[in-house]
Amino acid sequence: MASKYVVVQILLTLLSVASLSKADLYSDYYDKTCPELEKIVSETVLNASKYDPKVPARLLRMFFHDCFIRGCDASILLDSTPANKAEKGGRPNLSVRSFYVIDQAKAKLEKSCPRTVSCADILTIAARDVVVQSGGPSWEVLKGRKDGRVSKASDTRNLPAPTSNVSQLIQSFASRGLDVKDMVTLSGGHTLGFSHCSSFEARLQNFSLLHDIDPNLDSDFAQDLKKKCPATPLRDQNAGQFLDSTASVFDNDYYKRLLAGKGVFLSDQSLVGDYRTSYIVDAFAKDQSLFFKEFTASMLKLGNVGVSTNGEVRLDCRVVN
Ligand code: HEM
Ligand SMILES: *[C@@H]1O[C@H](CO)[C@@H](O)[C@H](O)[C@H]1NC(C)=O
Ligand SMILES: *[C@@H]1O[C@H](CO)[C@@H](O)[C@H](O)[C@H]1NC(C)=O
Ligand SMILES: *[C@@H]1O[C@H](CO)[C@@H](O)[C@H](O)[C@H]1NC(C)=O
Ligand SMILES: CC(=O)N[C@H]1CO[C@H](CO)[C@@H](O)[C@@H]1O
Repeated sequence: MASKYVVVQILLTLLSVASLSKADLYSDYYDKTCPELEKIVSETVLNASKYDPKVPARLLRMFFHDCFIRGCDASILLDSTPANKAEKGGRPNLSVRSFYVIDQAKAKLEKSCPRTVSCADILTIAARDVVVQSGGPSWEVLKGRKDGRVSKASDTRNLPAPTSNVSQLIQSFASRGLDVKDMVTLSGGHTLGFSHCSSFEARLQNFSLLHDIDPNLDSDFAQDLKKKCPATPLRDQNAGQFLDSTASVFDNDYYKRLLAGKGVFLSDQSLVGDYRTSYIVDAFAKDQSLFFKEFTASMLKLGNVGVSTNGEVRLDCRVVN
């Protein structure tokens, strides 16, 4: 009797897991309808990165923000209208840029296979391409997402903050079906790119009652950051810090730097000090191929978050049809 109950429980769990992974995505989704898709996106992204080396980091972050708000539905690509302030207008948008790259890819795709490829799928492919182009792992992107019709600046409040602690980060990822390992692994996206001072300067001055500077920050590195981010109103708007010493190379240096107290955000550095996450940081710092393998798996999971097949295929990624 008891064992029968257990079997039923297991079946129910499997069923609910299956129905949670709702939308069906496929690696060959556009093989018949748009065979040149992946080639067009990767050429566009490569070309754009050649003109502007900031493009890879920006597209990777764009994908993360898209998937975390209303699922991977290209809601981040919609422009604000007089009646609606879109996600782009939300506070964390400051460094989410390079939307034109997705526009370029979309324009080419509308020529070779009109009304076929969703903006959400283009962004997902581009996020994989920038990782590959920066020296990271490659994987088959699953496709078949539809584009959403809603984008609200106020939703960006639900993104994790650079001041989040481990409990808050775990909670933020868990609410999107991503576990602790996914969280630590995807934070490795900070192997690419740059941050403005505003995202970490609270660690440099008046940090807490006991410590003027965040005690988890390496002291030389802290002085370095203070020099780059002088606390004056005349500071350069673009001042900031690269997230990793090899900020255009996708590698495991981010984790090595965390172990050395050189994580730029409090959220990064906190991964070292918590038993739920520190062993994963250690493992990735030692073994880049393990990090690559897990990153691939977690990016596939991220690409499944809140995926909808009810939306539309936008003709212009910036406006709903
Ligand atoms: C774990 C929670 C996360 C937090 C709190 C966080 C926060 C931030 C912040 C505050 C910035 C800098 C913004 C600025 O001041 O310019 C940033 C940059 C960046 N983030 Fe994250 N992030 C997180 C997770 C991720 C994930 C999962 C990815 C991708 C897999 C990612 C990719 C990036 C990239 C590539 C940049 C650099 C952007 C550029 O150079 O323009 N982040 N992140
Ligand atoms: C390459 O990128 C530049 C800069 O964005 C753009 O002007 C040009 O049209 C692009 N060329 C192709 C073939 O995409
Ligand atoms: C994390 O931050 C939240 C909100 O500030 C706080 O309530 C909680 O106690 C913190 N958790 C840890 C483990 O520091
Ligand atoms: C540091 O914080 C204290 C208490 O919140 C405040 O009175 C003081 O003005 C702050 N100092 C600086 C330099 O921001
Ligand atoms: C491109 C864009 O929408 N930028 C906005 C980012 O957010 C700030 C503050 O909310 C706005 O002032 C910008 O216009």
